[in-house]
Amino acid sequence: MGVLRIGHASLRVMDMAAAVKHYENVLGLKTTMQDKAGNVYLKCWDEWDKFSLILTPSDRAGLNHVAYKVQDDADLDDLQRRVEACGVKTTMLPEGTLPATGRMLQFNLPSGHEMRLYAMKEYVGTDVGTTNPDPWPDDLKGAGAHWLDHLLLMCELNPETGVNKVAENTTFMKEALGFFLTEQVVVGPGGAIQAATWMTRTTTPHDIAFVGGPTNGLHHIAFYLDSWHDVLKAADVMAKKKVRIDVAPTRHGITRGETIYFFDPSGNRNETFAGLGYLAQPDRPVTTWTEDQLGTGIFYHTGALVPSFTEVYT
Ligand code: M3P
Ligand code: FE
Repeated sequence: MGVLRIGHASLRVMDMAAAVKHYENVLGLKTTMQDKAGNVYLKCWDEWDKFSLILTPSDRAGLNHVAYKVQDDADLDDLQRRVEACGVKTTMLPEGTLPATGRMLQFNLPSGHEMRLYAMKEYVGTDVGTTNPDPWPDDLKGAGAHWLDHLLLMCELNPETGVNKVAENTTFMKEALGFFLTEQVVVGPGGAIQAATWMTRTTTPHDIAFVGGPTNGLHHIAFYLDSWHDVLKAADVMAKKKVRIDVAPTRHGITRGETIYFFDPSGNRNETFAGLGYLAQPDRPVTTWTEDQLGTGIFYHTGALVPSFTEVYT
């Protein structure tokens, strides 16, 4: 069966206490575990595995790795062969490398971002359980995010040298991991340069996205909310808690998502993302955004790009 969904992101933070407060009180995650090295593990109320976010103490912000969950342990051996057949070196990290997590297949995407695949993580259940569950739990905090939805990686793109890590990652994700393309941005003469892609393994418009830029990095991790009204309330929470908002509530043309972008105290960009957009199916025709409509694709209402949004990342 292969890759199921995004499993967790491991982020570097400079002030652990401030970061935990942010992810708990603004987004509504709960801390489920801490380890001796000072790493903190958190999950959203609607997730059933032990954690979807790892915060690691550091002197700079950014992404350590992103992990996707596969269905069966044997998928890891299968995918190891497929990843290596694409010319990418892998390491099988033994069970217990991360607490409460089985063995992990570790490799770098063509862009250099570290990715891991795992089949087992300790099951702890959602906050509403599985027997006659309420639609939401009583003790929601902040935005009350349901789950980690996707992340967006900035990938080196330089038309002068011909380096295009967006295109390389997109081919790799398709061939090695069986993701399919839902949307893309094409630029340059004749739209020959694939400058951004949105890809999925599930039925949502994206489980990962790649956008071209001068250097590799993390653009954002996104958490799922139910509705536009929840996006509005999330922005209210951010205003109350003096969170640095990058882009106030609006809609993406790409994915049709309803969104807010904001920063955690270390400067890692977060997104709260609502709306299923559309039912993503492998045979759905790929949506293409052209260079002249790029602003509309990203911010549908104004059609205007926000410099901080495209230029600042960790
Ligand atoms: C999203 C999304 C950029 C576009 C971002 C789009 C960084 O975050 O969830 O569809 O150009
Ligand atoms: Fe996003």
